[in-house]
Amino acid sequence: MNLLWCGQSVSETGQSTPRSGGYRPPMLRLYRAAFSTNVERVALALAFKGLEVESVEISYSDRSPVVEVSGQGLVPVLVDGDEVVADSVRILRHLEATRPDPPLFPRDAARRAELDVFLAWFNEVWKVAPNGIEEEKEGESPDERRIEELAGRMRASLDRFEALLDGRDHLFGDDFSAADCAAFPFLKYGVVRDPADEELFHLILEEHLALNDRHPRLRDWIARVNERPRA
Ligand SMILES: N[C@@H](CCC(=O)N[C@@H](CS)C(=O)NCC(=O)O)C(=O)O
Repeated sequence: MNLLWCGQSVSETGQSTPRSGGYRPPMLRLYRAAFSTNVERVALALAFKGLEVESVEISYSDRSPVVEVSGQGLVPVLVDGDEVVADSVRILRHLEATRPDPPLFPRDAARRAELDVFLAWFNEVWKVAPNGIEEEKEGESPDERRIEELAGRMRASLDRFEALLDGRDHLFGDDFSAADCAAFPFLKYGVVRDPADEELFHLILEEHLALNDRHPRLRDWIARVNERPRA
């Protein structure tokens, strides 16, 4: 795996200058790993909200810094003052609750519920296919029929994303939202992959999400979101 080992070292990029009256906003610290899709969700959200973080970059071969701080080994983990938040979507919700402007979630309750449904569908339904393929490929005797069935589901999902972008710039409307943060780090592999990123899961995304000429809006959206800053 291509992961940087930075152990517990922390690069200081956060707010360090005391504001008038000695007030310093709480420092955000993000535990991250190179090429992590779930970390990129949070990195997009932090930059969108204009927030800076200290980064602790871990290696998957030694997750002790993350385990120590959060009691579990997956990234991202955000430390916000006294609060430790694990799980990318929970972090997006935490950022929205504590720093609502600019918004990543609709203020209107019905639209917000629709976005919640999208996030649940993406994580709990859409991701089943690439996760299943990865599981097969990592097993001793991959079931090629199951792989092809799951790959077909991934390819078919591209039409749904294309339709979500009909007449609007982002998955949930004209504005960038948590839907874009959540989906982009996965869907981008249909167009772009850092050559240094050779994670099996990402190669699976690249292979089965490759865009064709039926998906011009999705291609434009990937290019558009890819230009956004990340924390
Ligand atoms: N549900 C979690 C999943 C986190 C997760 O799976 N993170 C991956 C990186 S994208 C990880 O830490 N993987 C370590 C491993 O699988 O060894 C979230 O959305 O943050």
